[in-house]
Amino acid sequence: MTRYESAKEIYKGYGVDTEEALKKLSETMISIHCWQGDDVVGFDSPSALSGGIQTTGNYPGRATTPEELMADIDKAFSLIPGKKKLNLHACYAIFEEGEFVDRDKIEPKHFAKWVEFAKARGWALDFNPTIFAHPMVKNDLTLSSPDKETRDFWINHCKQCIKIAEYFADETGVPCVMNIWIPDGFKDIPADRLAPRKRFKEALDEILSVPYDKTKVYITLESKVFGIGLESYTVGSGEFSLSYSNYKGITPLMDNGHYHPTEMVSDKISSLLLFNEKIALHVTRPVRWDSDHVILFDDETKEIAKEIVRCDALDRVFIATDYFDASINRISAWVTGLRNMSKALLFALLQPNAKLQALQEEHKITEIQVLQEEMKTAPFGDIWNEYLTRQGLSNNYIDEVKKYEAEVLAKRA
Ligand code: RNT
Ligand code: ZN
Repeated sequence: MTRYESAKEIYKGYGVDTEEALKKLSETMISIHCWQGDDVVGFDSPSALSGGIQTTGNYPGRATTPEELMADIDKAFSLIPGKKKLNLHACYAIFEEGEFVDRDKIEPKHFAKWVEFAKARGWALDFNPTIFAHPMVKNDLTLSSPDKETRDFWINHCKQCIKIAEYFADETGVPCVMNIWIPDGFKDIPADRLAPRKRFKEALDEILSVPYDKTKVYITLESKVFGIGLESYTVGSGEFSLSYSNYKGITPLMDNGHYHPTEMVSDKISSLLLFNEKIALHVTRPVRWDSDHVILFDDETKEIAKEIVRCDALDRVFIATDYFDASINRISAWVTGLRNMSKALLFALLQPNAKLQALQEEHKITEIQVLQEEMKTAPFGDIWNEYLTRQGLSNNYIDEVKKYEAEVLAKRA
């Protein structure tokens, strides 16, 4: 009997079908952020990263060209199991030699190379307007700026992005999630909290007045609690974003780095699922702030995964990753975080969920605690290893990563 066969029997004893779990996991698509490879810099603007987000660390080997980023994505994705979507930001537009097109005028053709790249690998694409790290961010404001020219620039940017998202959906045959996040806020106590939010609302209304195919493009709106240097006021707060999403019937996006430290996204998923056909997540790991550390196989990641599975919502939650660590090998950061997301989903799929839910209905809370603790030492690792084997992978990826580092990353200027 192999380790998998023996683990399968143990899980069967708990009423859990490991084959079913492995099948569901292999069918679950995760949207992988491209920006781990180059510290959220992109190719279109000389501006340093801004908007209250920060990549810290200077591990050598950052990708600085489309070719390098694509090569790194290939390496990282080859070590990541499961169904993949590639998540791009507008700042990754690829221009012809000598060409420059500003963000308010970018077009689908500037992403043709990405479409070709993704299609050749059988991956779908997601998209994001890049509303930060650009000279048109005025006094830390974009879509909520009192300056009409500034607002219009970003409104036009978002309108162009909808066209690009539709192009991605048409080309790949898979709906494209287009996420809007703005950094707008104040470092210190504002005198007027309403006016910027009103302008943001009106700007979003204008962006969404563009007709688009709602079966192809899912527009999501991401909230935030605060950004670095913008601690006192955030225009796109939790209440704003959730209310706006419901008002316009777009999809709310929760990033688990965007809440107060004891506020858990895992607890919010069920509420949002009751009132939204789809919801979207940015999975990350905040350490004391929205630090965007690599996702670990930790309690909150598991709890988020458990909620998705227990709510039977694997097809209703757009799962995307969003973190950026420049202090370690970036390929490893990608692979570790993405594997941990999959691990958390597998762990969730391997819980005796129906039994636990039944126990709760009978208020057998002692039994729930005992069983939940017992499941932590069930032979999860053997099922995970089986998943990797079936995906043509193994637990060892550090050797591949180090080889690529020596052969490719270390040679970059
Ligand atoms: C920032 C948001 C946003 C970005 C990416 C790059 O706090 O989380 O999603 O991280 O779009
Ligand atoms: Zn995010």
